[in-house]
Amino acid sequence: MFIDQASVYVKAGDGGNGLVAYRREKYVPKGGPAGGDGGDGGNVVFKVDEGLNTLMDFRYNRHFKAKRGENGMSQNQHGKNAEPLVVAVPPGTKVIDEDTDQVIADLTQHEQEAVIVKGGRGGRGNSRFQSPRNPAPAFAENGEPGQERNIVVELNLIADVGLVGFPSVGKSTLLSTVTSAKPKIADYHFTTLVPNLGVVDTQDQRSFVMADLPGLIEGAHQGIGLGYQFLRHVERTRVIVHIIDMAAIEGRDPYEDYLTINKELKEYDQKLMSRPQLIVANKMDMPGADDNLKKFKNKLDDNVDIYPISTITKEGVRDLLFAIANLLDQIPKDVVDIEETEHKVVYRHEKEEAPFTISRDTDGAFKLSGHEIERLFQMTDFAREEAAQRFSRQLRTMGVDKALRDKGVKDGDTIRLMDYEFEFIE
Ligand SMILES: Nc1nc2c(ncn2[C@@H]2O[C@H](COP(=O)(O)OP(=O)(O)OP(=O)(O)O)[C@@H](O)[C@H]2O)c(=O)[nH]1
Ligand SMILES: [Mg+2]
Repeated sequence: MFIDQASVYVKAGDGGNGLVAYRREKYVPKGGPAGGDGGDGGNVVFKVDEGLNTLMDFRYNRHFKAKRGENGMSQNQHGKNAEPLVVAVPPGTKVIDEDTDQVIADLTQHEQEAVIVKGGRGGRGNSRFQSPRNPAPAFAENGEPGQERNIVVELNLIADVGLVGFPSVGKSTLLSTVTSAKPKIADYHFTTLVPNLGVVDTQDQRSFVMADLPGLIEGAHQGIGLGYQFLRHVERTRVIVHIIDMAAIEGRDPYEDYLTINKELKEYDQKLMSRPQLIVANKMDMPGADDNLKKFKNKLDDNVDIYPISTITKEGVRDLLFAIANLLDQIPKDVVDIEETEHKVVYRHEKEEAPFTISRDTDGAFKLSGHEIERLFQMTDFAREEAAQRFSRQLRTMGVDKALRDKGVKDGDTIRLMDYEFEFIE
C-alpha cells in the first residue's frame, strides 16, 4: 500500500509542574522553599529515514503525542525532561499546517530532522519565586502546555528519473528489467496504480533511482485518469524519461502521444518543461515500429535524444541507461530542490499575536482570549491562593484590567477565559 498524503494530529508533551515544598532541617523550624522545577515536555520530531518510501506509518496512526515532563521534586530537584517523540518519515516528506497552509518543514536529506511541535516548558518550583518580600512562596507554576497542531503530511518521492507516458507503453516493464523492483505488468490500462521505485546500477558502477509512475492520459492535469495525483512526484525528478509505444499497438499516433503527454506536463507545471527529457521509443521488436520511428523523427523538431529499445529483447536498454547516467552526471544533485526550499527545514516566523483580546459573548460576558493570556492561565495553580493573586497581578501588568474598563466592564460582571468564569471585582 502506497500512501502519499495523510492528515495527522500532533501534540507535544506538557511541561511538568513545579513543586511547592520546604526545606526540613533539624533545628530550623521554618526552612526556606525547596520545590524543584518541572521538566520540559517532549517535542514531536520528524526524522528522515532513507529506507522508507511511503507514508505507511501514518495509515493507522494519525495521532502522535510526546510525553510530558516530570513534575518538580523536593530538595529543589528538577523533574526529568521528556524524550522527544521521533517519527520516521521517507525523504521527500513535506509537513503543512492544516489551518494556515504554511509549510512547516520540507525534509529531503537522510537523517534530517524537524521539530513539528514544541514541548511545553516545565513549571518553576516555589524556590524560584523566593524574594526578600516573599521568603517562603506558597505557590509554584504549572507546566506549560505542549504545542498541538493538525498537519498534512505529504510525500514527494525523490527519484533521479521519472518514467512518464501513456498507459501500457511499457514503463513498468522497463523498471522491472533494469531494477530489482517487481511492478505489476499487464496489457490493460492503469495497471500501475501508485508509483514504484527501483535502483538502477549501470554496468560502469553508476547508480540512480528510477520512479515508474501511473500512466497519463489527455486531461490528466484536470484530474482525468489516475496520473494527476502522482504528477507531483515528477516535480522532483532530475530527468524525465518519456516512453512512447513506437509499435502503436493501440492505434494511436506515437507523435501525437508525445505532444499530448508534454502538454499535460506543461499544464501541470510549466517548470517541468525545462527539466531534461529523453525519449524512449519502446516496443521496437514489433512489426511496423521501425517505420513509425522514421516518421516520428521526421515530425520531431525538438532537440531531444531518442533511444529505440525493446524491453522484451533488451535491445538498446544498456545504452539508454548510460545516456541517463551521463545526463544525471551533468545535473547537480540538488538543483531541483534548491528551487523550492534550499534543502532547509523552514520555520516561518509565527505571526505576532496580541497578548490578549477581549470580545463579548451573547450573554454579555466579557471573553478573554489570546495565546499569552491562556498560557499564563494554564500555568497557574488556582488551588493556591498566592498563585491566584499572582495571576491577577500579571493581568493588571498586561493591561487587561484597563482594557476591560475601557470596554465598560462593571463590578460583578462575568469574565470568561477558556473554560472558566470569574467575576470582575473593582
Ligand atoms: N512487444 C513488446 N511488448 C512490450 C514491451 N514493453 C512492454 N510490453 C508490453 O506492454 C504491456 C504493458 O506494459 P506495462 O509495463 O504494464 O505498461 P505500463 O506503461 O507500465 O502501463 P500502465 O501501468 O498501465 O501505465 C505489457 O503487456 C507488456 O508485456 C516491448 O518492448 N515489446
Ligand atoms: Mg505500469
